[in-house]
Amino acid sequence: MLTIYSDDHHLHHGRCELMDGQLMPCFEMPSRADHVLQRVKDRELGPVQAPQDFGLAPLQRIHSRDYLNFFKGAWERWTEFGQDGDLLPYTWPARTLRRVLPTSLHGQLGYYSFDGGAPITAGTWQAAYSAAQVALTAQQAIMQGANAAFALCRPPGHHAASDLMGGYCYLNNAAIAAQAFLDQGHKKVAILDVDYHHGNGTQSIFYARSDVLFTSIHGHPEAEFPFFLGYADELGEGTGEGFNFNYPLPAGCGWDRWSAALAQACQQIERYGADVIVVSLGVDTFKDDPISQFKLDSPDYLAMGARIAHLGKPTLFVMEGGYAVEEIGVNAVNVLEGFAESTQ
Ligand code: B3N
Ligand code: ZN
Repeated sequence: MLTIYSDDHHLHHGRCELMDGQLMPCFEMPSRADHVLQRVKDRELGPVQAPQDFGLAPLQRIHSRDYLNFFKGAWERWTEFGQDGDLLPYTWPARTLRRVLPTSLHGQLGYYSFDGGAPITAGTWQAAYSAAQVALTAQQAIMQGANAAFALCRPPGHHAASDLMGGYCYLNNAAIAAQAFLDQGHKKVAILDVDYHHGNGTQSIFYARSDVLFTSIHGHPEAEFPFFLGYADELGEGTGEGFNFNYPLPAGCGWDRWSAALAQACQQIERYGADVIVVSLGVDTFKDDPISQFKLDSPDYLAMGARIAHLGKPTLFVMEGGYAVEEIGVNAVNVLEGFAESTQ
């Protein structure tokens, strides 16, 4: 299987995140992608190629121009204040406040984010831009006939909405790739989000559309980030009604219960008749993940890949979360190997 990877992800390294009243080093760190790349090479999964540059146009199909302009220029504005620490928001337009766009940098940062988990550093724009190009290059490989491809994206993307960053995400790599499939002639794209966290950004982007089916298996938002989306009764709206399926699961969930939800999600994808599948591949469902509560073990990821292969459709894997840094490579590549072995 072809892997697309850019070293540019090293340009993004947030210093800290707020957790339990303390500032802690960011869980979302460069070594995550380094471990996955190393495992891809160790297992000889296939060629590793650098991304092509498709420019801003495919990003603008998903993200608003105002949001992209703000994100691209935010670091330079921050340095004009003489600052060189991470740029982080501290006020959001929550209930009782107006959703107006202020002129100040921090006001705008609150407007364009939903939490404090997406630090902007000197290289964040370039890293996120390159990650989107990684997804688009892997998507192009599938358009050109590959049965599967792996977009080793970092930073991840599935929490990013059309004009919101948050949850370590800035640009929605999976959504950008899904839209590219449609723009290049496909009629029905299914997204299967297997990350531990609900892909609120992806859901919101496609919620009122029937050309993208969104399915997600995740920690129940009653108890888990992102808390405010990801419930089972979110079924889509308008033309998109019946094209959104969430499978929230309780803490402690192991492979038996998780794989039953996967079977249900796969059933919806088969019923939909997707031309192509985009997998938001997070491996923070692992039993030793430091911020998650599921109990999947490394061999389970082989079975996950095999079940996805059983759908029999061209499949684009897009890297999302996973913070058990030593094992993230083994688990992510197990999904890809499980898939590849079942399609031979
Ligand atoms: O959920 C957390 C979190 C939970 C437990 C932690 N411990 C026990 C140290 C630390 C953090 N934080 C909220 C931000 C989570 C962002 C998740 C990004 C992701 O992987 N999305 O798929
Ligand atoms: Zn996650």
